[in-house]
Amino acid sequence: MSESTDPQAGESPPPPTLAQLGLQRRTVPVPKVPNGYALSRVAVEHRGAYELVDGTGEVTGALDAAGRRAARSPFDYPTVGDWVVRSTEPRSDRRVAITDVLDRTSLLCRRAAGPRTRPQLVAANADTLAVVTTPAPSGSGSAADPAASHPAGHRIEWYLTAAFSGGARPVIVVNKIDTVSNVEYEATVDALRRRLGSAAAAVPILATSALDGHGLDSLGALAGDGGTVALSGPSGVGKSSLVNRLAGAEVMPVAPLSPDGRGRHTTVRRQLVPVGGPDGGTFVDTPGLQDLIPWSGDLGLPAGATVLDGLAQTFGDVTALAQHCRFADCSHTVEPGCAVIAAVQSGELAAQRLSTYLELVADMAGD
Ligand SMILES: Nc1nc2c(ncn2[C@@H]2O[C@H](COP(=O)(O)OP(=O)(O)OP(=O)(O)O)[C@@H](O)[C@H]2O)c(=O)[nH]1
Ligand SMILES: [Mg+2]
Ligand SMILES: [Zn+2]
Repeated sequence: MSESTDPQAGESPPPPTLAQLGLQRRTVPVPKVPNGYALSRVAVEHRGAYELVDGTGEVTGALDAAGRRAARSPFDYPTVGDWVVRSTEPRSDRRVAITDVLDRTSLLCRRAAGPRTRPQLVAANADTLAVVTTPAPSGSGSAADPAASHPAGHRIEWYLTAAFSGGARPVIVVNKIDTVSNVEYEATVDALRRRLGSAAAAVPILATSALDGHGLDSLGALAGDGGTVALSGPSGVGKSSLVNRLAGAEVMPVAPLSPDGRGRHTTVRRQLVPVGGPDGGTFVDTPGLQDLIPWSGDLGLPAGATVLDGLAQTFGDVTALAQHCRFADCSHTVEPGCAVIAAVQSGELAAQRLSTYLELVADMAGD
């Protein structure tokens, strides 16, 4: 549309409605909000303050004194993607007061980096976790398993387990498909499917290009009808580029890879980005992570998904075999009568599935 016929030209788009932000999708009850208060969604988390979005625009909020006193663990504080109740009028510090965090329908949570075992909440209320990766560039990896030696290929099970454990549906997004031939793309997908074993059937794989727009409709459709899609994956795979394309604006900074082909950790904070449009929907962009070690403690979700459910979904082949081990607490490493080791020896289970499983379990235990 030309500028002369578009009265909106040059103006920023209207703020998203609560429906576009996904309120009507909530599967847990929304409390009645008293006069003087409103529902908002957390877009960005700062130390002690939160950028909130709702039908009126953006405001900065802080958890009120009662909420701070009652908070017992990191799970009691708002995080990106949360729905909160907040005062409509600012308080003395010019921030609105957040008085309640609504029950979460899902939670992506990882073991924070560092020596202390503590959770880091990545995104709340995401329906889908898009695990973004890139195809193995020609000449890298082995022909038998291009994903194995690919920087983004080797920790996908960690992300899948975090998604399943936290009640989000994982999808794998192979971005930058403009950089490879069809044959190379198919080889990447084949390798991923082989690698994922029994989980492959439950995890859709999408091909995208933030450069030429390929596959963006399919990715956008995941956030249709007010859905929330969190993007995670290593630095440089194009998460922010995808979000910008979907939002139709340069919301997130993007930077070229370093000369050795690694990402530059351009995104430094998590951010909820509404995409507008009739269906609404939101994406959560996150800083690049080499892996996302699922948090193995209680996530406090009403639906009660646990990390054991997550492991069983990512490694259904391994956990089904484990039922037949002689010892109920078999570690599948040295025990006699281990049905998992027997299945590897007979060729029924790929050795790589068991080694990946054991590596993930050790990571979650902090070994
Ligand atoms: N050829 C091609 N390049 C892309 C594509 N998507 C992103 N890029 C480029 O890849 C580089 C990294 O993109 P970003 O969007 O910053 O990657 P990111 O995953 O957000 O990285 P972090 O924020 O560091 O985690 C930039 O130079 C982008 O232009 C794509 O689909 N095709
Ligand atoms: Mg980024
Ligand atoms: Zn065993």
